[in-house]
Amino acid sequence: MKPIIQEAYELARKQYAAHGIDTDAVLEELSRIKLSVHCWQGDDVRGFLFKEQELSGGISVTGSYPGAARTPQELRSDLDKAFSLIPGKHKVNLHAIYADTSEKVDLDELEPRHFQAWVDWAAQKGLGLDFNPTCFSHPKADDGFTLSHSDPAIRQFWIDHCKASRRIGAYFGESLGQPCVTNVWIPDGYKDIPADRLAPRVRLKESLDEVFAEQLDEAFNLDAVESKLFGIGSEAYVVGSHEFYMGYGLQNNKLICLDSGHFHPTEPISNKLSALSLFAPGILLHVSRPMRWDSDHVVILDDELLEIGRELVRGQLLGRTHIGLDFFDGSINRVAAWVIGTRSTLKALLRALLEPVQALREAELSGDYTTRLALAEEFKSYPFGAVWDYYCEQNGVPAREDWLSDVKAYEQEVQLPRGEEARV
Ligand code: RNT
Ligand code: ZN
Repeated sequence: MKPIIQEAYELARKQYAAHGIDTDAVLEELSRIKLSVHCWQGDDVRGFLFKEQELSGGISVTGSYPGAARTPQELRSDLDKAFSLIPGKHKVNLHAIYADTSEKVDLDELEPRHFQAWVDWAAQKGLGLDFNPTCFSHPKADDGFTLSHSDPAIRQFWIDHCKASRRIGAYFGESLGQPCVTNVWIPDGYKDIPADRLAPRVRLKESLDEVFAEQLDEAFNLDAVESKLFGIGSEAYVVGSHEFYMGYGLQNNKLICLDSGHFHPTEPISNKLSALSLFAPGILLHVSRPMRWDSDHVVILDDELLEIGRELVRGQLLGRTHIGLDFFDGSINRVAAWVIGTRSTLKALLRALLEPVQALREAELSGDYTTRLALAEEFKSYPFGAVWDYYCEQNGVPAREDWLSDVKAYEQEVQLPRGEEARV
């Protein structure tokens, strides 16, 4: 521990203690929070199963920064580097297209064994795994429909893929001794105004019922469903809308996934958590950063991220909320993107844990909104950075921007020599 970091922490500890905030206990609590780090930032959502396939589903990665991972080994190496710069023990969120296998296998035929190398790696590193069926970037999703497709044969293919995915999730959970969240997101929707909004939703509901028919142990696999407002090519209508999945999730005991980029630009997900928490068995978050649309920019410590942290802490939702990250930026170093987004999310949680919640609540209840505002505002300049730096060093990772030189060296030695040739 650098003396200056230790000293700054001691001073900060006293300042927070004056408000009854125990920084040591806060750091203990922070260390128990696992973030689910999405693998797909590492290679622009390409995966390894269908290398020739373009990214589809109405999502898009922009930028051509060199050094993207081309193989499962490279992706794991990049993740190892990122995790060496992020305090705490976390999870990795895989998509089905990231299977690590030399077999030519289609999505409906995937089995746990195609992910064994991921499980072995996660076990060795003490990481958890989460999972997602990949209902896009595949010829059978070319017309933009999957589980709600009007052709029963295509629908069945995607049902089988989702069933296979849940079994893989359960295998992850059983192997690693912690539940895997298997999250279903589909792109289905119309570019222009539909003649029939109901029929695709009826089909989606029936497909989901079939997908979830097999009972799996919740100690190993937890199902989640993710809604969306619109995508590229589904601007007018998305089958799996928020209301659809709210209804489906509540009726069927599924986790409801809220992605911060999947609502109107002025409709933050932070304001939904308390309401949903009263009715939903649990929540999955896809923490993202929309800019004018669902652009999936790297998460930064902005007002909405801070507000999400506050809602989770103040509503005591950390125990039943699964916090996943979901962004993909191909215009900067991809390892740095993970480090920035994950560290920022942890900082937002730390900030929330270091706020004088009790005093703010009392001010509010007594109608003293002056105190509420003044205290909240003054606390923004309390020395949370000193606590964060201490936490980083305590966990053996670089404090402040010191991690950047590590990534720069890794980029020179490992990422840049990869070149582009093997990517397609
Ligand atoms: C798409 C959804 C979905 C994807 C990933 C790749 O809008 O947010 O979660 O980003 O599954
Ligand atoms: Zn998402």
